[in-house]
Amino acid sequence: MRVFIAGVDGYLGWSLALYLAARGHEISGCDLFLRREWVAEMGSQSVTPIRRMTERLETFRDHFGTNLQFRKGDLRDYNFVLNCFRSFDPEAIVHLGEMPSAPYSMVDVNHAVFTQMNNLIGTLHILYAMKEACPDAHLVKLGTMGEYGTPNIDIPEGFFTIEYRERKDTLPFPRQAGSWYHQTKVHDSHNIMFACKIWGLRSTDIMQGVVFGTRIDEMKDDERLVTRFDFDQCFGTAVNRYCAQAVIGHPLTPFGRGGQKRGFLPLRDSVQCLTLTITNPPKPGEYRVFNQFEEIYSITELAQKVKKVGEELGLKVNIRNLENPRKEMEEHYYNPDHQHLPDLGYKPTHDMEQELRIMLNDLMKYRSRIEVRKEALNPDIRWDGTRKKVRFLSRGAEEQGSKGAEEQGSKGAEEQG
Ligand code: USQ
Repeated sequence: MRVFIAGVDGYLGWSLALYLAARGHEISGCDLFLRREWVAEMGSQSVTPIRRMTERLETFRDHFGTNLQFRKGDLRDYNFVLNCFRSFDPEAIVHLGEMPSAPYSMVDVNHAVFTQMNNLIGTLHILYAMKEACPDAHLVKLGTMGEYGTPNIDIPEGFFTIEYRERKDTLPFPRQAGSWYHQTKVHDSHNIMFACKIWGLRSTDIMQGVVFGTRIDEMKDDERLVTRFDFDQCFGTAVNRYCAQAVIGHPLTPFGRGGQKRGFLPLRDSVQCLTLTITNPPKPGEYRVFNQFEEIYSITELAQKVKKVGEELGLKVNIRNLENPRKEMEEHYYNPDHQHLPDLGYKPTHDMEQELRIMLNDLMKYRSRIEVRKEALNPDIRWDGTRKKVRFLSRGAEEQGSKGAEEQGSKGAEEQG
């Protein structure tokens, strides 16, 4: 199939391009390299050294015997998007070209406005350009499990049937996002659902959990094919940050009480799921939602897993809770459905511990690249809009979470070292 990937220089985009090319699909993609700039703005760098796009493209051609047709450009430029689709005539468009970080969107008004404009305008341009240039193509849009928030009931895949005052209907499940970034995904979902309804476009909105891992088999131990791996406070997720911390002997840092739960999925299974989605498109006019994750853990359980695997590999690993810079539930119910992808044939290949072992081994090779940017591990972006380094919680406060830290003030909390 002809697959266009928006955001092809990113963590998922680059990996998906390799995975699809290895299976004979024709790939075109675009990127503006903003992720590289945002991570630099955070005083950080990818642990895995990422090559310039020209070298990535040469290596791609060497390995797969075909070109990745790349265009540098901005999804906020409508003519750019339209030209991409007109010249390539994609059968599927995978939209991974958004600003993906909750903390980055919470820095200040400029970052919040940038995030909303970048994400919403890019998606609207894609929808209009599809209508004009390739109305039969399938839009695979990366949403997030974070759109649903953490309600005290089970979470279906997008829609649920509800009875209210003796009438019944199937409706979108309520969205309760926890950051300006997560809100952009909610707004995108509404816009895409509407475009499918009025123009007969087809789309799969993927509510993806946290993806982790340093590699897929298609990277073939060629360092020029690796994908990025971030660990800073904005672009490193908890699992990435824990692994980077374990490698340099920094304590692992669950925020607050540490009962926040998430669904996780290895990178290699994420690209498998995206490929199954692409090759099994919905009907014209259909808007469908897949919840994409495999295992659910609290961030404390996650830290314990990283500690266990790290110690097996000879690392010294401690866990120390930090004051929570976010406003979120630190203990909650979490039971989302995730049956649609297994119904299409998805089979998980690696469990969390197997993948953590591979990740830690990979990261240990680049220990010095983490050491040199280790300041980037210390969060200071707070959901109340202030910037102040967060502190380790004292043992007593750990049990009570950030509430305990506030009550104890600086007496009970230590400066982060
Ligand atoms: N957290 C810690 N310690 C850390 C970093 C984070 O305890 O050092 C906590 C956060 O407070 C939060 C949880 O870990 O409760 C998850 O945070 P995260 O940064 O790992 O992930 P999140 O902000 O939820 O966002 C990430 C990606 C985002 C994607 C989302 C999927 O950055 O692009 O949409 O995961 S999901 O989480 O399922 O919504």
